[in-house]
Amino acid sequence: MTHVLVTGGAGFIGCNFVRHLVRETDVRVTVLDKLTYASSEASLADLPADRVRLVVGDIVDEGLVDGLVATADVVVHFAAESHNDNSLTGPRIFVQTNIVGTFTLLEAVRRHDVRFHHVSTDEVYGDLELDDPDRFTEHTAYNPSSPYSASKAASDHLVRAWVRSFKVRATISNCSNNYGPWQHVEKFIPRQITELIEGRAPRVYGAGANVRDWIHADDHSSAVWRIITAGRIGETYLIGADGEQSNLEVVRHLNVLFDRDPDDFVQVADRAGHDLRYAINSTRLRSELGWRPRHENFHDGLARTVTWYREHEDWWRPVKAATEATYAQKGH
Ligand code: NAD
Ligand code: TDX
Repeated sequence: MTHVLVTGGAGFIGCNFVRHLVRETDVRVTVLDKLTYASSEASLADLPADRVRLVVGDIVDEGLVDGLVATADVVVHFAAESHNDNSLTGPRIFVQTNIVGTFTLLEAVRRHDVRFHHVSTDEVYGDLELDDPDRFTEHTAYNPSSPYSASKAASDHLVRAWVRSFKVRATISNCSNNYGPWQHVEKFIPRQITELIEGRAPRVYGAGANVRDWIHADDHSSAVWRIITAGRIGETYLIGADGEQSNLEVVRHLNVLFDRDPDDFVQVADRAGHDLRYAINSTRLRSELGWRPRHENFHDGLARTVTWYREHEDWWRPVKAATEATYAQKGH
């Protein structure tokens, strides 16, 4: 049985990926996770102990990383500081985890000649105009806007350099905005859903015209596993499900799902440097590797996500008040 080391497996996308592996494959998984504020051990608690093991630790810890990588057949690297707003108030940890952490992993996979997959974001390409007919492709120039996206861009460049200079067996994926179960309530969709469950109006940054290209976390997981099993070493694959929606469209639809006036939302302070639009052209992944998303209808996926948050109040409620208190300090 293949042994997969998943960094950041106690976070949102990482835990959905681990669940995907348990469901769809017979691999054994070791999760390496620092258990930051963004993580939750509960996200993995119901998984079988003979398939999934959690090691609590930091990806910048060279000795720990070396020992774990030495026993793995493949490393799938999700661990990161992931929230743009936090990167504006405290960028240092983004440099440390996203850049130094990726460097530490790359050196370990180089030493032990272990296959590596790097999970990245479409934000490395900057943003698009609302009416730009072109979407991001694997050839789009890097142009990150925030400390978060700059740190992810830097980590992508390290991976590319380690492939070229040291022949590390790595692939990279850059995915669009994920939604689905187990996402921290600081992020846009779970924040609005949990505000609505608590009887408060959704909170939109600025005018709400910003567009994000939504993909269900399950589809991100299936794409990453397809790239690991069938992708070409050294290649980058963009992952997206043609899910472009403005923030206003999302908020209006959520209001409808809660039987409210679609236009009953609060406009709050905008994000500094707020990217206007992301949009992914995933032709390479679809034509070369035959991947297709399963959750093609965003509104259906959103409705299922609302149901999930209604049914998992015990999971998100302990961190909700503190998250809102932090937002209040920032005027969001
Ligand atoms: P998340 O914040 O929910 O989870 C990140 C996980 O990494 C947490 O469990 C955290 O404890 C862990 N972690 C953080 N620092 C660590 C460290 N130093 N050592 C070990 N573990 C550490 O993030 P997410 O939304 O699940 O994103 C996962 C990955 O996917 C990230 O690399 C992110 O850049 C990328 N990505 C996210 C999205 C999105 O929409 N959320 C889209 C594209 C790409
Ligand atoms: O309360 C809110 N109101 C609001 O209008 C919040 C929290 C966000 N927003 C807006 C900002 C963005 O335009 O919603 C959009 C989405 O915001 P986030 O959930 O913070 O995501 P984003 O900044 O787009 O980044 C996400 O997708 C790419 C992830 O957090 C990144 O990790 C990933 O790389």
